[in-house]
Amino acid sequence: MNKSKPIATLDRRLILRDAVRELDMPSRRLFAKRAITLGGLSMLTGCSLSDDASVERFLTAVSRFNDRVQGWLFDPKRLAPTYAESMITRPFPFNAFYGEDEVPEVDGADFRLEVGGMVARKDPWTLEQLYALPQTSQVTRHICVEGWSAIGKWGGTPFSEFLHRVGADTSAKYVGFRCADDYFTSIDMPTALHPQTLLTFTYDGEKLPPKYGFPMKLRMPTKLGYKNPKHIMALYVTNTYPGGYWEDQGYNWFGGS
Ligand SMILES: Nc1nc2c(c(=O)[nH]1)N[C@H]1C(S)=C(S)[C@@H](COP(=O)(O)O)O[C@H]1N2
Ligand SMILES: [Mo]
Repeated sequence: MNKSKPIATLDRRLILRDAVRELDMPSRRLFAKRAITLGGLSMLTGCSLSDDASVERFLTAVSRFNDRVQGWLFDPKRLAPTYAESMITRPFPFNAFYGEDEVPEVDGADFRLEVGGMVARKDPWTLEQLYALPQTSQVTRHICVEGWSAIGKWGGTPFSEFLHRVGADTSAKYVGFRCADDYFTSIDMPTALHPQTLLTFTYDGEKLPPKYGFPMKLRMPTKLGYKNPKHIMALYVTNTYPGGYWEDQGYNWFGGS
């Protein structure tokens, strides 16, 4: 790190936005085949992402990225670290593109998850049906591109399980998400099928509170925070690049960066 210009005093969001732009361009073709994940990037930067200091070093290294990344190798089976429940960050931070007083209120009783695109079964899902899917939970670190990270516990169903139930064409390239607050994002199919990618309905053992994304959040510990959509209303499988709220403003689409 450049000692005369400590990173903490710089606008991290802008630095990272520039960095991910650079990241995105020279290697786009490579990324199209091999999605960047946090695990992969941590290998490249030599940071373990297991504690606050290493996440800090990682974000600094990512902010200095350039086309070095062309030599990148990504292992889609790599797992993100998991943590003991005693390490959960309390209170877990809230973040969105608006303040906490504007969190969307979704009525669970009326709610139906829309499923579309390249899937065999497009019937909408009630919350009761979703809660009846096999459930698991994991304690993982959420890393926001704005320069903070926090450990939380999310519970839900493996997203791969859900995709199989709806008869998704898993040879398709993308899964796109639309949210109750006009947020949207999309992920690559290998990440959708990653064993740690969960469609979550609980936070810390309780029904997902509105601020953390009721009725559901897609939780991917291998991706940066902004790739993890809250308040999911609709999802669809597609070969047409769907973009995303931040992605369309210049953030790296793979968001594992
Ligand atoms: N629907 C929706 N999902 C979203 C966002 C948002 O503004 N709207 N913000 C993203 C960002 S940048 C982060 S860091 C996390 C924050 O999740 P949290 O409030 O549970 O910490 O949600 C992500 N998913
Ligand atoms: Mo974020």
